[in-house]
Parts: sequence; structure tokens; C-alpha cells
Amino acid sequence: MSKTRPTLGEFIIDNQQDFPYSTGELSRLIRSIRLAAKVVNHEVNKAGLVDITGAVGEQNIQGEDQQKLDIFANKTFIQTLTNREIVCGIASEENDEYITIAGSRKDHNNKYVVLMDPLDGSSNIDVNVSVGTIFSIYRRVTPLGTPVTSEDFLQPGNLQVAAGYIIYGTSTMLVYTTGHGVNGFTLNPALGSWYLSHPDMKFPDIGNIYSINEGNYAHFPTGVKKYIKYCQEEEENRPYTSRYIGSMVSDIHRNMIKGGIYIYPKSSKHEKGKLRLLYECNPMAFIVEQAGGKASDGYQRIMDIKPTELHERSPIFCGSKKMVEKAEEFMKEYED
Ligand code: P6P
Repeated sequence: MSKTRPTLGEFIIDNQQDFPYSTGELSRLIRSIRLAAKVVNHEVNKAGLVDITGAVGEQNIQGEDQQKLDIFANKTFIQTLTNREIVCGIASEENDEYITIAGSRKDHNNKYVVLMDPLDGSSNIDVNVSVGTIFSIYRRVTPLGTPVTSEDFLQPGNLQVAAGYIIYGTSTMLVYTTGHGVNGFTLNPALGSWYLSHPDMKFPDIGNIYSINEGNYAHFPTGVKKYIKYCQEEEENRPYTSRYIGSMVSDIHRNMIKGGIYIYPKSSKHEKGKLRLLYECNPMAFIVEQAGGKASDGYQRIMDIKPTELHERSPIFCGSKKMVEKAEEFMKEYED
């Protein structure tokens, strides 16, 4: 009789020792993300029926206003986190400013802040390609009992207490870390339960997949161009395979299972890269490192970057350690 896989709830209880200083609030926070993810998953999975349920901005057959899915996802995660009395502030790609949450007692006594991209890669929905939610969790650094400030959000990634993503793909998975490795849970939609399907996920040290939008080749720095040519040479275990979905969560999730590197570099079109440091690069870097991989901006560790703005961007090279190190060698040798 195979050992039954624990549910996410059972896993959190079994691993409560991972949160030694938490009075159960971090566990409740992960649970609230779990709930919001189920609600968003339901909507994402029926997106293809929009013309039956009504296009964005129109009333659908139930007479409800059809919302853009990334706006729906944003509202769902914000409402769920707010209702659970756990966070004192939320920052989102969908909101210019961070949201202050005083709590029902209006005393600003909750101790965590969440930063998120509620639906990354949402342009892929119309073509039925997988998309994801990315989240990053910190303890606040300003005094309890006072409203959060930007200081609570502009923390380096190495201070994250938890990070994760939900991938709405052929199956829906919640993958997260609290600094004690990476575990993946798959949703059984019939039961509404998440089961530990990918325990202790680890990046293969070397892989043969490289993920980058080569359509921007002409705009890349010399080091990136040289690395792409290296990937294509007939040497050792090369040429590598090029796989690029255009959904960061999906590309990194696949590479974590099969081995590979995901690169979104700076270019003449994106002088600091396209991806956001606080709610895309940092959480994915935490997961990648916890899975034994590496994540840098081509020169320095992503999680050591001191943020200065809520929506600042960063180049990112992340994945199998030896592949990232080789790319960094080219960036160093051909620094321009
Ligand atoms: P491009 C999606 O918009 C996203 O933020 C990432 O998920 C994805 O990897 C990247 O941008 C795709 O950007 O410029 O290659 O289309």
C-alpha cells in the first residue's frame, strides 16, 4: 500500500517546527494563499468560455461583470489576505502603491507583508498557455501598532520568510519554500485539496534547456549573445534545447524539474531587464536557491540586491547552478 501523500494542511502541521517563532500566523498565511489560489484557478480554467460567459467589461450570462483575470486574481488575493487578519500590508504588480491593512481592530498589529504578481504571463490566457501567481512574504521591520511604510516592502530578498508560486497549467500546483527546501502540491479539483506531489524539489546541477526570448538577440549585451552561441555549439552535452513559454513561472518550473536556465537580461530595450525585483525575481530566486540552484542578475546574487523602488526591475539569470555560473563567466568576460 503506497504511503498516502499528505495534504498541504497536514504538511504545514507536520512541519510546524519550521516556523519556530511563528504563533501559527505564517501557517495561516500560507493557508489563505491556498484558498485564494483555488478561487483563481476556477476562473482561469474557464477563461476559454469567455464568449459564453461574456467578454471582459460585459455582463456574463449570470449577469456578473466579467473582469480581466489579472484584476480578478489581484482582488481575490487581496481580499483573502485582508480577511484573514494576518498581513499589515500588500504590494502588487497591479497596484501603483502598497496597500496598508490596519486589521479589524484598526491597530496595525499584524506582522507580515506580502508582495505579489497576482497573474504573471496573463497575456498567455487567450492562447491557453499556463500562467502563474508569484508571492513573497516578509516580517515587517517597522514597529507593530504603526501603519506599514515603504521600508517594510523594500527589503532585500535574503530576508524573505517564505515565497512561492501557483502554476495554472495542465494541473494546478502550489510550490513554496519557508527556507527549508521546496515542496510542490498538486490540486485535486474534484476534492479541492492540495496533495504533496513533488516533495523536496531539487534543480539538477546541470541541464540542457535554455530559456530566453531570442527575438531580442540584437538588443542583448555581448555576454548574453556569447552565452547563447555557447548553448548552440556541438560540444559536450550541447547544443542545448531552447524552450521559452513566455511565462516565467512555467519556464522556471519546467527547468527546476528537468534542469535548465531561465534568462531575462538587460537589453537596449529594457535597460534593467523586464522582470520586477520584489515580486518576480526575489521570490523565484528564493525558490531556485532553496532547490539547490542559483539566481543572479548576471553579476550579483538577486537576493542581495537592496531595493530602492517598489516596482523596480532587475535582469535575472536563474536555474541549474553550473549553467548560471557559465553564463556569469560570459557576462564577466564580455562586460559592456
Ligand atoms: P517577453 C510575462 O509577461 C513575463 O513577465 C514573464 O512571465 C515572461 O517570462 C516574460 O514576461 C516574457 O516577456 O518580453 O519575452 O514576452
